[in-house]
Amino acid sequence: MITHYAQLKEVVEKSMQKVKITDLHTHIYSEKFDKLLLWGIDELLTYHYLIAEYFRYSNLHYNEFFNLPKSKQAELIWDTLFIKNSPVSEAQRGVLTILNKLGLDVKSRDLKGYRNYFSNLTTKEYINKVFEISGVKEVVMTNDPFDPLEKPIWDEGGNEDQRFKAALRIDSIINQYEKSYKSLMEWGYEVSENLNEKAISEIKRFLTEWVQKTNALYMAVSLPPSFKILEDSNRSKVIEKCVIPVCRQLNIPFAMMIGVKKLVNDDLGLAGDSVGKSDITTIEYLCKTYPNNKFMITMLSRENQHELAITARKFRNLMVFGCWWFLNNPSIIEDMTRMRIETLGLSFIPQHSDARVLDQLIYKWTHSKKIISNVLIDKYNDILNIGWSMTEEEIERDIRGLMGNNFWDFINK
Ligand code: FIX
Ligand code: ZN
Repeated sequence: MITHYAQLKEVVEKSMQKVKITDLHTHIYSEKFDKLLLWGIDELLTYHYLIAEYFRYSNLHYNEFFNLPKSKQAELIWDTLFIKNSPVSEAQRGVLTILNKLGLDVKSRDLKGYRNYFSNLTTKEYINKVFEISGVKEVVMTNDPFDPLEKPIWDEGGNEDQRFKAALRIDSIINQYEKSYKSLMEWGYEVSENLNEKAISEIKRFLTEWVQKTNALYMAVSLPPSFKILEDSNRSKVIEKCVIPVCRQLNIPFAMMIGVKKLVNDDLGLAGDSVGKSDITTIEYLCKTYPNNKFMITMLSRENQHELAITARKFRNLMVFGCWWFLNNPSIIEDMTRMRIETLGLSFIPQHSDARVLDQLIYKWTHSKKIISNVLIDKYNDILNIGWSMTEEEIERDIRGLMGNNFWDFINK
């Protein structure tokens, strides 16, 4: 039995080190998806988080930068964020963590040498290496049938690598139906601009067919801070009349990622999105009105986190997940994880990586595992100090839950 701190710390850190992680939301792809799978130092350096940070120092015109070849963009970012300034931001530190974990010498600051390392690896070798180093067992992709690069791959058979699971991403139908309905028509669905009964049933057929085609574990969408259901909009109709009934029928969760202000600075492209506080009453309405549906929710504003955790106390069909995007910083991850454990015990999913570049699994999980471990040690120690005791297996069980089983139990509920 574990009864004191030193033992506790050792067991928690060992358990976190060996747990096999399910990363429930990423933007990475298996090898079959070819150019959609990004990896290597130049992709790491041109990650949109680092592009935003680069422009903090640069007077270069946005287009001048974006018209450069990726290797030149990477060199500008390396020189500005790593050489001319110390790389202390979370995304900057992440690049160093990856290089270090790969066994490369970050002291050398030798970008040419790093490039040489990656040029000697095949995609297959590198996927295996990254999964091994990061401790990730499987990832869930973001699969968008409206992506012209992705759809043909699914039409020709799709994913074969079981480490990569699918999630059906339906922003185009939910947020831009007035545009996306034309693609649905081209693909043989009898929809129309007007969301009439026929269109509703054809959208449901499309969603059902694509969940089955991709074997999607859940449907997902990113939503603005202004997201409401009780309004007369295409968005609310598609969600209530199509998405929720199909998710119920297939017994899969609907994942809503809420609080993105798209393209606040559109000159920055992907890096131009920002954040806004959202209205929690919409989540209360959906969880209450659809008790037999499962909702996975992450919110982008720090100000929404406490009320989201409280809402999860009210609705067992709500699974809170991740420290998303602008929240994926050590100080905020620690604050959110402490608050969530104090509010929800172990009944939540503390993190996902949102990795856009394969290598990022290494840094995002190395950094988060340390923080989650430290919070758990504190919380377990609080109960040890009252005379509670635990076995190593109980701690391993709890950590397996947080790092994967809570997700799978919710999927299979
Ligand atoms: O909507 C999303 O899935 C967001 O995570 C992305 O749009 C965002 O660019 C991102 O990668 C954040 O980490
Ligand atoms: Zn994402």
